[in-house]
Amino acid sequence: MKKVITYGTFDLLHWGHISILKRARELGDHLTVALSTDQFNSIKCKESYHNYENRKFILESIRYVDHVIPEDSWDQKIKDVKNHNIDVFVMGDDWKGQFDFLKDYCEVIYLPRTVGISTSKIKEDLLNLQNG
Ligand code: C2G
Repeated sequence: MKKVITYGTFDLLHWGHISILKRARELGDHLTVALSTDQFNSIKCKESYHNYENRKFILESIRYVDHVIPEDSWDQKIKDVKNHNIDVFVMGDDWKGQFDFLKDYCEVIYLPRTVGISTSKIKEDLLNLQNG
């Protein structure tokens, strides 16, 4: 079984998130998502609208996602790849090159980001709507 892993916050889930999850899943037979905890989000200087439990609940309902684990540090990726027998590590290409150290342990693939949508764009657009 070819196992794939990807990491992220996945807040205010949108079609860009679904697209990378779908493409990541299609690279193997099983997709694990390491979901940033609320504590790790503050380390990433990110404030998510949905808390970890609810973001996990949402992700687990997606047909492309087989397993969700917590991401609570920058340094857990090698351990995760080993412990979960991961064959392929996938991230959007805004991270291109950042995780090449994993090439000693698994395939590393950066997929093109979906243009035109992001959690911050959703927040900005809603704010502009409110302000008229
Ligand atoms: N993404 C995408 N297209 C978008 C928005 C996001 O392909 N329009 C991808 C990102 O490239 C990332 C994934 O969706 O691979 C999750 O995005 P975020 O939740 O913003 O994750 P991020 O904050 O980048 O966290 O250790 C890695 C970090 O946890 C990644």
